[in-house]
Amino acid sequence: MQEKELSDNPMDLIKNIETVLNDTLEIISKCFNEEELKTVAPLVAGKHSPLIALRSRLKDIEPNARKEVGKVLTDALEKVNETFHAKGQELALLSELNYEKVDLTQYVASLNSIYGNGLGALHPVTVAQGELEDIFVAMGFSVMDGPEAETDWYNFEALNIPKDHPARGMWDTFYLNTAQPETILMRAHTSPVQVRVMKTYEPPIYTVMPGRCFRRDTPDARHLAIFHQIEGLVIDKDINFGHLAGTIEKFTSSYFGPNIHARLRPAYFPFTEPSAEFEITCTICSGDGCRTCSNTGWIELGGCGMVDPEVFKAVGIDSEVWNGFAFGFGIDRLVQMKYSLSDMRDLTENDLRIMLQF
Ligand code: FA5
Repeated sequence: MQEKELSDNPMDLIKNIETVLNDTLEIISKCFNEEELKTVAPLVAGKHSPLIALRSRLKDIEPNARKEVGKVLTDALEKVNETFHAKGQELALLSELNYEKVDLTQYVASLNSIYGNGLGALHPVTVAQGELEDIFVAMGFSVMDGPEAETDWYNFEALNIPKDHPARGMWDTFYLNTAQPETILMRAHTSPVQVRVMKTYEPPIYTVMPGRCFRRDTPDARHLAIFHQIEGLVIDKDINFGHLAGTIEKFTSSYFGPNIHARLRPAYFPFTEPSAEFEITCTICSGDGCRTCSNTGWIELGGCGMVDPEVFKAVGIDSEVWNGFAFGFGIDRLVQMKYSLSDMRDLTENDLRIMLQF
């Protein structure tokens, strides 16, 4: 900044103050980091500040005008001071943000150098969910969903599992500590969504309901605490077990291909009667028996059955007119078997050596 020629004329001095003020503000505004701002600090205060230097000229102007010019100078000094401090705060915030900034392009570049292709992709369970939805939509089903935090009524009671029913032990459940009068829990299966659908829509109903489920299961080779199911529900007239078996046969062969070896075994669920479990030959050991299938040679993929009249009663559907079937399959289990993963936990650990194979 150049030294200005000073004069004893008050108007000239005021003009001079304004010019120096504007120059100083411009210099402050051009600082891009705290270091640069530090180097311009002498402009704001101290004997090298050109504005403070102008103070010595006050004594050379006539006393009547001195007060007015003095005020212009004081205001200019205040303005510089304020601008300097505001700029300091702005640059401090910027440097904090820069410090916390994560450069994802560098991360992707380093993945590229290690794995060849660091581009993101959908998780295999998400892909499987999409594929299953497509299969069912092609069969004439709609796709619906429901809340992950549920009431006890939807997760259990409406499904013919009253409090203290021993079958509650089949679903080791996470309960939420809320101030609600109703018991709220993380749904242990997707079956509460079929209750919501039946309460909301008039039959006939052909729908699937995929989503996350939560259980206090210790993770092991074929269990996770957070996993995915796809629920199916058909309500119409004159539906029989053959329709259920045919539907399961169709969707499993569409998902796995025609060579899958499968069986239905009698089972118990409080909300279906009769009930069955659907199993396929373990794809890890081809049925010989291994750690994943607990040496049985079979892996259970899901449960199913004809909707129990008690459930129809809970949702207000006339079981004299309508009947139907329901099923619930583990999507993570389907993926595990399709890709012969000996341990389901591989799906959650995000190990890129595994994920990049999908
Ligand atoms: C049920 O959850 C029933 N709601 C299924 C059903 C629906 C029956 C409609 C009848 C009518 P189950 O607890 O067996 O059933 O679970 C069904 C499937 O979910 C299992 O076969 C398995 O594939 C998957 N699954 C269950 N628990 C886990 C877990 N902890 N981790 C991963 N997958 C699981």
